Amino acid sequence: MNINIKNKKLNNWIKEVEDMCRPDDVYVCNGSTEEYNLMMGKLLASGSAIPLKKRPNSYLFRSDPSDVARIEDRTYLSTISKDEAGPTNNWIDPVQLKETMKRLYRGCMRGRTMYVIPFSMGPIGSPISKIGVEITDSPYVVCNMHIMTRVGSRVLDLLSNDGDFIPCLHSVGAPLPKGKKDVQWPCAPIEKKYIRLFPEENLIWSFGSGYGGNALLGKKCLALRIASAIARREGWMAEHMLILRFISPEGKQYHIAAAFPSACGKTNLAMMRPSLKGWKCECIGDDIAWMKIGADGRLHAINPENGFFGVAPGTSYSTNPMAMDTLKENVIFTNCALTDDGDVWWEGMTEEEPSHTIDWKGNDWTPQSKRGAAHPNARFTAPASQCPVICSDWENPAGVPIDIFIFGGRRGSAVPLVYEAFSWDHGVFLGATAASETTSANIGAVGNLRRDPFAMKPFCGYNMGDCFQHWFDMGDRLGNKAPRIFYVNWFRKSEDGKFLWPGFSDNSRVLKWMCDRVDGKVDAQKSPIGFLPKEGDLHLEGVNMSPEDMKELMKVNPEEWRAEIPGIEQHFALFGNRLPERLKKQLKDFISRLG
Ligand code: GTP
Ligand code: SPV
Ligand code: MN
Repeated sequence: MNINIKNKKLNNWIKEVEDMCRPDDVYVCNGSTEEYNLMMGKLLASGSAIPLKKRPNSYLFRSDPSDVARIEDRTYLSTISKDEAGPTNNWIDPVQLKETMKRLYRGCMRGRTMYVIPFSMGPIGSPISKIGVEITDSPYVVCNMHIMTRVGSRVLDLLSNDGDFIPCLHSVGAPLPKGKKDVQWPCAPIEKKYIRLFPEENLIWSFGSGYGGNALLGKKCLALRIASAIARREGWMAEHMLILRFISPEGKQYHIAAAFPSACGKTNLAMMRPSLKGWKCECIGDDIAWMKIGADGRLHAINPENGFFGVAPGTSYSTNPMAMDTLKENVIFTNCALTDDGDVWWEGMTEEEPSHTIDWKGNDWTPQSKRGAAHPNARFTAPASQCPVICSDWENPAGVPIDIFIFGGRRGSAVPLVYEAFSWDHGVFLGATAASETTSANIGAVGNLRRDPFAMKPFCGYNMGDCFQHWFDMGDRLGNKAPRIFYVNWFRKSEDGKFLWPGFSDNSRVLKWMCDRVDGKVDAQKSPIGFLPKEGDLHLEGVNMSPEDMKELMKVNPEEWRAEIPGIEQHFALFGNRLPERLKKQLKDFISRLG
């Protein structure tokens, strides 16, 4: 071991993991640039990293074709009783699973180095931050953690002799026999992949995958699954939300937090460049929000992350220029295509497709190819500080006071562009019943409509029924200082299957209407699902849309909504006696409004 660690719990844990996993070597990370370069050097030498001529200090990785996204099917909440995990989480007998996983971990790091990564979610030393230590056998994970979290010796100093941390154990599950050359992307076969959370013990075990949320354990595992369970116990919130500051031409600031499921538009909204003249948008976070009630009685949000792990396909100078500018240097790309001049490329990046690339599987690709050049869940890992519109308060430990909550998702039909909840309780109903078409951010079918309450179905570290109640409790405590709640859908389609709304920078028009509502500047029109903008209140000058399409986009068809009721009833029935009465009342009111 290269560093002398003072913390007793950490020393014991390192020893225990070393005994079980049998690495050749143990290396404790300090978070330095030299260390990053050392790791990347190893990855270059093994052929895993491909340097990009066009982007300084940037590299492309190609994953194993089986290891391209999160694996919700193989993610388990290990609570003592099944009831605590609730109906939306996988649960199997924890004793049995522990045996299975311990067997897998035994000797799994043979031939590899075991890296110990001390990291902080949130600014180091801030009272709102949480310390984790990830043990991994993947230098790719080390490099990504350097960008996505705050890694380093300062975290170890903070831990001192007896400070507490959340242990996050990760292995790619591919021991390397002596003398054998490593593969480009080591991982275990799907049936040996497991993500396992112990929310009652604040413990994380991940085996067999090297990808994103499966392997960068500070993100979905710690900052959402474990943190949401802690937050409920302690009376705060850990949500799958972007955080942005929206600034009016007069300089008034509004802080907005929006929960959309994976690959449904958080990164894009978080760093949007408004098409509305005079308005500005600044990014605070693009995926996760931790929120506490401040001394002023308002809800204050911080972004616990340090970087963006964003969806590459669809990102371009016309859709998300601020992301494109963030990606100029110091970036890790995973599963993008490689151009002949040494740059990355993905579908939607440029108006014209390159005539030839090497696709994400390492094969030749031309526009005639039947398969995509980049994987639909290809990602970039980039430092948040490189975003040109990063907010000056993005690392402020006090956070920013939230004015507006938005829920939303991907719905080809039925759901209009925007509507507002009648009340906090109605807003909780909108969040609890949110449904969205599945995306390639998870391994599994794409395009299936499913209920994804608060965009937290894959990430809630306790019984979702209790999560509903937690939202009511938070609302009760916030009273008239609670954020106003809205629902959006950027993805409604016309009959010929095209998106009706231009989206991206034009989403600023929707945000402005919300701000006008908060300021009491505009009235709204009551509909069975919520308040809709009155004609003329959504500023649409310069939007290239026919009045018919606009009508289609805003349409609320009671028949389509009545058809949602059985699905909502089934969804609610899952929670048995954990379903709050207040949600039952919301459903009853909704049914009667639909008539
Ligand atoms: P995760 O990182 O998985 O949590 O995803 P996310 O919620 O941050 O989604 P992201 O912003 O990366 O968007 C996912 C995909 O949706 C990308 O391909 C975007 O180009 C596309 N997208 C985002 N916003 C819009 C929009 O307003 N309209 C349309 N049509 N597509 C959008
Ligand atoms: C998501 O799937 O919501 C992500 C990407 O943000 S991952 O880190 O892989 O979970
Ligand atoms: Mn996400």
